[in-house]
Amino acid sequence: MSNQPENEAQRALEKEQQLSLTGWQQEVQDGLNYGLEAADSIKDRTISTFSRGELPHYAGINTFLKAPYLEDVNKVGNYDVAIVGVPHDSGTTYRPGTRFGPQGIRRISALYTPYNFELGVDLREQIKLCDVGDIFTIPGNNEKSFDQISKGIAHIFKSGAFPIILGGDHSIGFPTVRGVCRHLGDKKIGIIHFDRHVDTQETDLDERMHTCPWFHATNMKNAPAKNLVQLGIGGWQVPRQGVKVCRERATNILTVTDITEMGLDAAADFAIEKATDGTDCVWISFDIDCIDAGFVPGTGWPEPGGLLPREALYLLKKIVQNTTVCGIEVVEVSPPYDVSDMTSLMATRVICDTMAHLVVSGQLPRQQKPDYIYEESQVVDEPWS
Ligand SMILES: [Mn+2]
Repeated sequence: MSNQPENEAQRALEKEQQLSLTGWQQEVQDGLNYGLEAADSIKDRTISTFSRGELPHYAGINTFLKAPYLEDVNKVGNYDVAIVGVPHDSGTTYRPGTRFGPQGIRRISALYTPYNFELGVDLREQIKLCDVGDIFTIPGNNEKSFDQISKGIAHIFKSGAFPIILGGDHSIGFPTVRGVCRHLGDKKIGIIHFDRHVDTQETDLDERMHTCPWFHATNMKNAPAKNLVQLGIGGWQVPRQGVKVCRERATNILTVTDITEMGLDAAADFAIEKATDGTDCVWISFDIDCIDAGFVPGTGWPEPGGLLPREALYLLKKIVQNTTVCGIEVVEVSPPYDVSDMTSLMATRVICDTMAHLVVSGQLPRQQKPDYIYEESQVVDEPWS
């Protein structure tokens, strides 16, 4: 008999012991300093009068995971990770409501602790996280909103903080990637796109809607179409114009059946191989509707037959742990259509898991600014009219 723990649960019990408590202790101390010591009848003297940290989970101001709100975005480079909301749903062609996605995700994120059992990660102890609030989008005007989004994401990306975007409908996939590409110089980005829909047509209803981000993103020289991987595509909502573009540009599509037949490990390996071939980093665009509609009712274009949550989370784990990830967006959460916050909770899970996998794989905390970031801004696209 070896002394190695035999299963995941036993390894998890051991890993927890290795984690520090200094972040937690600091939070308690700050709570007592800023929120007053508790009333005399309270025996647990870590509790303050005014809630100032994680506890209780139902109290407090709703930033993501109750991370500090960074009012001065000039200081975003002091953090490992920046959460940013993009409350834009003017690109929606069926159910609107994703402008409330950032609010919905932040609200249910209050349920989570910063610690994950199986991974043995405590985000409060291991990274510096902030929430920079939302981009000022312009309702009813996609192009002006896109300009705001690209400028905001470029600012965060250039600072060295890892950007995590709370959407918003999927039209934001183009301006987020454009913001990143402005600071890539000659470097290239691979896009791994979880979705039921291809989102590759040039226009929809005469505008660049949420069915169009990858047509425009892969027109930029930093984001080649051959490095676009599309996982979970299928069903009755895939417009034929988009399919034609995928064929012409030779994007890399796997259906849900492809993924389950080849197995999750082989599917993740396929995604990694295609997205990293000749590129310097990977962008993850996670449309919550890639998961079966029964688990995510609060979304713009629900489609039955998608991935199971644990399949999607497993693919995410393999991909994040084995590539150089430069940012992630989670899109199409529409709280007005949600039930019991379950769709927002799935988005929260995707985001927290991503941060934990970045810690496990040594990508966070940032030791230095990643070398794919180019200080000077470049023009990466043609004007659109
Ligand atoms: Mn979709």
